[in-house]
Amino acid sequence: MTEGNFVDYVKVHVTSGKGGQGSKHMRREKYIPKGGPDGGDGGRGGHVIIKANKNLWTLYHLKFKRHFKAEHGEHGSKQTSTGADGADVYIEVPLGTVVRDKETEEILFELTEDGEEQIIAKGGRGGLGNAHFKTATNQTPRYSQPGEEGIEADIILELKILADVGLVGFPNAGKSTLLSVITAAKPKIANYEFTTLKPNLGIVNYRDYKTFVVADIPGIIEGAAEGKGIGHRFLRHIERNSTLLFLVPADAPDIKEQYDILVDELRRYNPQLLDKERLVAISKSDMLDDELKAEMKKILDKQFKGIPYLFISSVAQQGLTELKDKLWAILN
Ligand SMILES: Nc1nc2c(ncn2[C@@H]2O[C@H](COP(=O)(O)OP(=O)(O)OP(=O)(O)O)[C@@H](O)[C@H]2O)c(=O)[nH]1
Ligand SMILES: [Mg+2]
Repeated sequence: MTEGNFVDYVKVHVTSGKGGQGSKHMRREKYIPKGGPDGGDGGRGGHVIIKANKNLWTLYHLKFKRHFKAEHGEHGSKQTSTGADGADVYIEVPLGTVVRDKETEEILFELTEDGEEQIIAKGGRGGLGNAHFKTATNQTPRYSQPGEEGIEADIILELKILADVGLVGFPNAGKSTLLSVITAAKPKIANYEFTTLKPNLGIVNYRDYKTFVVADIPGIIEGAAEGKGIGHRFLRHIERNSTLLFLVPADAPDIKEQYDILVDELRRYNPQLLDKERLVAISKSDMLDDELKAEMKKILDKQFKGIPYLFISSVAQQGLTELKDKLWAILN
């Protein structure tokens, strides 16, 4: 997935179909002089339905198609025949899509299961035909109901990625590089900060066809909660991840301090992020020799007390199997 194709926020306009008009038809046949009312009901207007599809990963397909209009119901007709319902229209979205009202910003619902459907705009009911209105005192009603109007609404679709593992780190920590070596994803990698501006996803193919999904998100810096760097809006993409993998580069002046800053920024965005399982990977550790690593371990064991950490190098392919094993163990 290239960055330009990653769309996680769109506004769409939906209109459901109007119900069909009930018929006022009177039965007229050669040998039945007073046939009476035989007008059928109008059909229901089409619904606009939002449906989750596990094969979609972004809202990109909705970027250029923003109006969804369902068909009107057909009118009723003679011989009490009911008009056909208007065809429903489906808006397909990835799992993890949240639907909001554009005016109030209120969350209407969210879709998390493949195939899950929710009606966002209900089609109008069809009107009743005159056949329903025949009474003892009025044998020939010449009226029927109009169909109910459809509904128009402006809604916001917002995606919260449902990855298993979210990568959290300062810019330049090596997040995208890690994604590129443990998955088939080809994110942009460069030796400057904020190379990644939109999330990237990759699927880790693990022993015996087991898989899990990793999300690489833009770097976080101190003050992200106040909008520093590129802010923290994209942190919503790790809200649904069950595990957070913190990446701190081996050459950081103080590894534990960087970790604490990251944790603090997450807390300021949403304290519930801290309820997730965490693992710390010290990246770029090909820059350390064994002696230095051993010394760092002594210090880190004390500082991290219980918080699991390990040394990895994406470039030298070190510690990656152990990393995948640990992630898998946490995820299961
Ligand atoms: N020596 C060494 N360098 C690495 C390693 N992993 C990444 N790098 C380098 O670190 C720099 C930043 O890597 P990225 O993967 O783009 O870092 P990032 O965390 O995605 O950065 P942002 O997208 O800006 O947040 C690049 O120059 C990489 O080549 C590693 O294991 N060892
Ligand atoms: Mg990156």
